[in-house]
Amino acid sequence: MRGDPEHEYTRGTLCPKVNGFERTVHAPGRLLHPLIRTGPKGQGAFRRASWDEAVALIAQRWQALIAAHGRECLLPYTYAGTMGLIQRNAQEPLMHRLGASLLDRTICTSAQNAGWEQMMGHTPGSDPEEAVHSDLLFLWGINALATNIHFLTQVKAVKRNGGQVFLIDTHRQATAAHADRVFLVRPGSDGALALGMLHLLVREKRVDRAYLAREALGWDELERQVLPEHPPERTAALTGLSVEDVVFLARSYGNARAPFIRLGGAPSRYGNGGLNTRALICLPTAVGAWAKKGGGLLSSTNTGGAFDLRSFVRPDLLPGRTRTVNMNRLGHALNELDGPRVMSLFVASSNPAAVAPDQNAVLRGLGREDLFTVVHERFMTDTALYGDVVLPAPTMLETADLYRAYGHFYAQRVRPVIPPLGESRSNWETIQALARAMGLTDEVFQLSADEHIDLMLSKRTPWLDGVDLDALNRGEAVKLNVPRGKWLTPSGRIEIKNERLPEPLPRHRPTHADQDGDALPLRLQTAPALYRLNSSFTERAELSKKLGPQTLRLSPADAAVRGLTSGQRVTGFNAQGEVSFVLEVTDAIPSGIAVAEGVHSIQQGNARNVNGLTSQRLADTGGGSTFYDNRIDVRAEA
Ligand SMILES: Nc1nc2c(c(=O)[nH]1)N[C@H]1C(S)=C(S)[C@@H](COP(=O)(O)OP(=O)(O)OC[C@H]3O[C@@H](n4cnc5c(=O)[nH]c(N)nc54)[C@H](O)[C@@H]3O)O[C@H]1N2
Ligand SMILES: Nc1nc2c(c(=O)[nH]1)N[C@H]1C(S)=C(S)[C@@H](COP(=O)(O)OP(=O)(O)OC[C@H]3O[C@@H](n4cnc5c(=O)[nH]c(N)nc54)[C@H](O)[C@@H]3O)O[C@H]1N2
Ligand SMILES: [Mo]
Repeated sequence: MRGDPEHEYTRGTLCPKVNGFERTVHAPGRLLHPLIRTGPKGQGAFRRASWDEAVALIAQRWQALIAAHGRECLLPYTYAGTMGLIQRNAQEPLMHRLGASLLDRTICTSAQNAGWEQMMGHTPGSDPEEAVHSDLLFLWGINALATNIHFLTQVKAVKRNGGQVFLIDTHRQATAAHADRVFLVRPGSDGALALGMLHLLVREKRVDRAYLAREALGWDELERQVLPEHPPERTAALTGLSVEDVVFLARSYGNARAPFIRLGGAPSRYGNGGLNTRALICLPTAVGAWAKKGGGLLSSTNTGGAFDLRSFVRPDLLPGRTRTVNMNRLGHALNELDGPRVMSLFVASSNPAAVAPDQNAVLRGLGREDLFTVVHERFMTDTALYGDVVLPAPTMLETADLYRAYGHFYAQRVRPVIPPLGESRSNWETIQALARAMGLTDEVFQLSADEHIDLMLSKRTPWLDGVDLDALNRGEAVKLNVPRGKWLTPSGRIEIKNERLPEPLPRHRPTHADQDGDALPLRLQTAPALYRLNSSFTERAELSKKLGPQTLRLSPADAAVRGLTSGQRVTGFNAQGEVSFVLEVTDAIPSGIAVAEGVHSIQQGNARNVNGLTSQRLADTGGGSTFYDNRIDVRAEA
């Protein structure tokens, strides 16, 4: 497996995980045939079964459970294992047809997406390819070296062109080495920093009033009602930066010709995540950076409008009003939700036992003897261990799909490179088999993945105007026609003020950890690791070795007051639970913060991973997760 040097954006670079992906495809642990549980849940005792037997068992159990408890007792749980439009959404038509509970897929950057949409509507973010023309690039809450490796090319180009790169994070992470300046803020205080910078931009007459009058709604109210509360002294107090740094950041931003902000998901993974996002979007708006070559802001490349999925996901098949379950609250859904109780869980492309917050609650729920759990997986994950039936899934090289990209605006259609290994079946073929076994004959279940892709591509959207569909169909990466030039909001302007919201203006609000008080003194950060993709890639021993053991990093001061030293085992604890780590003491971490990178497996020597310490509380909007907004304390292990 190697990168495609012809790809306009990625230029042949692969991340360390996808490099050597053939070792994932052929990993010794690949699941190659269906399994049926023979021992207690979570213990991994299974017997081999045929697809016919497994599918018949699932259909029979679902029919019986639905008859006894009602259709909503069935809950799908799916997320990012595959990001292809077909395989990622494969369960949708079946679950809609059965009237199962709906899953709100909120675990990633929902609060950020909602915050964006509240101001920007369906307007796409700035093009990452344009960032090279910026003279001041902000890496804001993003560890690009680990999670966005292709954007580092832009970072390097900006520096080569004489521009500057600033990093804003809570601690010195790996990408800091690529930045000219690093600014460390208190967790979840990014919105306060943005408002403080806006206060200074006003004071120093750096605001583009003509642009704001023409392009935005509500600037005057923000300026009068909110910004006076954010002078540099208060900004310094809220963010932990010095007054000089706040002033320096605002001046640098205001003086830049075309500042570009590459915004990571981090500032949105807090109780105030949506508001943080909206405050940040005010920065390029206030100086008119959107209109400048190389200026703007990119959080996610929201290409949702590019392909019309309705003929595939079929929301019209829903039999009527159906409840929605927020995936961040799986622990609650499995243990407490009633009317009806969740009696069957269908997991595909996700590993909730490891990645969902409040791991103790999730594992307790998965352990319920009366819960019938089906897991469709490539490997025996922490979740698959709890399956009553485990079905084998292929890797991305073994399936047909249509991909939008995560960090740029190219799309690509792929056909299988090799046939599925063993008896593994793609998500879509699995759903087709289940639909057949349930006696469903709707046409949507008869079409192949490729036929559905053809159907999708026959529905013209503005994003496909002028796009070379033949090249797309040949498998080339083609750039989508990104709608530019107007704001795709209800008012046609950037809605700094949005009266449809409980908080019409972006404001500073405290995080959950702020509100919790400081009985537990450390704020826990649980960011992605370079050698994992969420919980994926545990099958690659060479990557697990580089990742090392489950580690908690503390500042020298926080270690010293607890009498702790590097290398010893410690327990992090809070109301959610207790998790064991190897301690690393480093001055990369400011005091008051504890950092654990990577979602480890409970099968690799950890009773619990970092999600034993995260909570099911939601962000202020979008039902978003709050993975970084938790307090803990740490003690030595005996
Ligand atoms: N190698 C690797 N790559 C990945 C992933 C992975 O697990 N591993 N996961 C993928 C997925 S699903 C996603 S969503 C993306 C996420 O990718 P990113 O958006 O880069 O990651 P974040 O989770 O947002 O965290 C990035 C940084 O923000 C910092 N941070 C935490 N809190 C704050 C804060 O309050 N303010 C500021 N300014 N910084 C803060 C963290 O310390 C961390 O260094 O990455 C994707 N890529
Ligand atoms: N503490 C903490 N927790 C986090 C995060 C964090 O930063 N900190 N990040 C959160 C974020 S941003 C996200 S997006 C979530 C992601 O959470 P998940 O979506 O659960 O992602 P993964 O852990 O990669 O698990 C995906 C699973 O899908 C399987 N898979 C891959 N391809 C296929 C396929 O074609 N079919 C099937 N059936 N299975 C397949 C893989 O083997 C893998 O086990 O995790 C969240 N959890
Ligand atoms: Mo994510």
